[in-house]
Amino acid sequence: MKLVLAIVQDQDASRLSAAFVDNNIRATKLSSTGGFLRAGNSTFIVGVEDSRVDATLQVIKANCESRDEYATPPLISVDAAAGDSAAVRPIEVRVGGATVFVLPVDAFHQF
Ligand code: 2BA
Repeated sequence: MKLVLAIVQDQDASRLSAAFVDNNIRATKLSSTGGFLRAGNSTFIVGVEDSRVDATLQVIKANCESRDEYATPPLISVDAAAGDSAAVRPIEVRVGGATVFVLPVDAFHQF
């Protein structure tokens, strides 16, 4: 068994939840916050048999889009007080579609 952790943008979370249900993939959604943009995102915890990992990744890939977002000071760590002119300019970052970790599971219990 594997644990799939998928961090996705909030805009994709409802569609991905529905796709998990349609594909009989059991998942838990957590509200999370990106460390860089400090904007809300969603983290899905999915426990799946090894044989279904690829199918799960395909469902995630098919339902999560990449988007351009902007990070504006003071969210980026630039010292505006030092007079750095870059400090006042928003920077564009490409977010997603999904950041996914696949972890081994030692044991799985439901009591
Ligand atoms: P955030 O940390 O808010 O990052 C949003 C986007 O900002 C990232 O998109 C990336 O394009 C950019 N970014 C992040 N850190 C950066 C930095 N130090 N310098 C320049 N640009 C930076 P994604 O890579 O698609 O990540 C989307 C979200 O996935 C992240 O939101 C974070 O919540 C999570 N994530 C990404 N990589 C991770 C990792 N290695 N471990 C844990 N969470 C991760």
